[in-house]
Amino acid sequence: MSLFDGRVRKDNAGLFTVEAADGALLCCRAATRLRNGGQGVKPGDLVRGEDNGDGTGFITAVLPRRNDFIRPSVCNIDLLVIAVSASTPATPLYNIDKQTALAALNGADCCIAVTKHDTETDGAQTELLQRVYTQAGCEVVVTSAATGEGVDALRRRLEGRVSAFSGASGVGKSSLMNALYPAFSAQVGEISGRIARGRNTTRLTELFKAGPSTYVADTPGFTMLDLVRYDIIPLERIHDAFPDLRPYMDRCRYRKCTHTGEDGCAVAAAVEQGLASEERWESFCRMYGELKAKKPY
Ligand SMILES: Nc1nc2c(ncn2[C@@H]2O[C@H](COP(=O)(O)OP(=O)(O)OP(=O)(O)O)[C@@H](O)[C@H]2O)c(=O)[nH]1
Ligand SMILES: [Zn+2]
Repeated sequence: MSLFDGRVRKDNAGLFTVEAADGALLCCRAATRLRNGGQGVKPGDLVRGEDNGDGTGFITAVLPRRNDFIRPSVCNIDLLVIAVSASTPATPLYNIDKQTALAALNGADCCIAVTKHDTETDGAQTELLQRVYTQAGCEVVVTSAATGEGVDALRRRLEGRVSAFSGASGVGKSSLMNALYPAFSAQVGEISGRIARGRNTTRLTELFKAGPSTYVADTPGFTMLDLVRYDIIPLERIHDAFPDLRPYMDRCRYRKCTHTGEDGCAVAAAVEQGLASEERWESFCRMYGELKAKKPY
């Protein structure tokens, strides 16, 4: 028996597929104390354990997580790719900003993947998204799964990172994933087959391996709605949810400025001067209002 360090690729009802540092896939159970007393084990986790030498192993430790998404159950995400259609269905900027907020609070970078560029007639939506989100510090890549535009550029952005995709239903996430990684569906099936026990046919979150250190979380159901519903932003942390506006918030005239329209607000001044975008500030104000109105549990 030897020891291994690895990354959890999939959780199939307590039977984990772990990619060991040498690239081998191990089918592992986890120590009961990790599952019950601890934080659990989930896709994205970096773990240590014992390799039984027969393709199976036993997870004995979970390394601290840099972030942890509740639903889908995935952690240690470097990059959240937010898919937004250039045409239909239209995504309100506020919905995008809820997602960038969650990424920021989780210490993950954000990339706006504009989808279906081939169907856009006037270019206005793409221009808006590029302007607002480049200024907000996000990466923006304009793509079309139909023509292949931007697919190589996006693939390069994903290289060497662990990414998850989100976006409203129908914006083209699956089409984009397939354009990025044609081997995607095949590999998902391969891992599932290895540990399938014939009982549960539901597709579960798993990390697709797209390169030596490139992973993409295949997260059925990782839609915008899930992000918004399951990960709750506390009002005290809203400032950190808008990293582009954050630097101005310490420069307001009043220390208790909420940055939602008071006199002497440095955020308002930054927007006025074109240093920050009005759209992002509007989202901040709206989110502030909604969180403030929320009843404590
Ligand atoms: N013209 C065009 N159509 C696209 C493109 N990408 C996706 N579509 C179409 O848009 C529809 C939705 O695409 P999907 O890839 O299934 O979208 P999705 O975001 O995965 O949707 P859910 O599975 O519901 O979350 C399909 O009819 C696709 O054919 C594109 O780049 N150009
Ligand atoms: Zn202010």
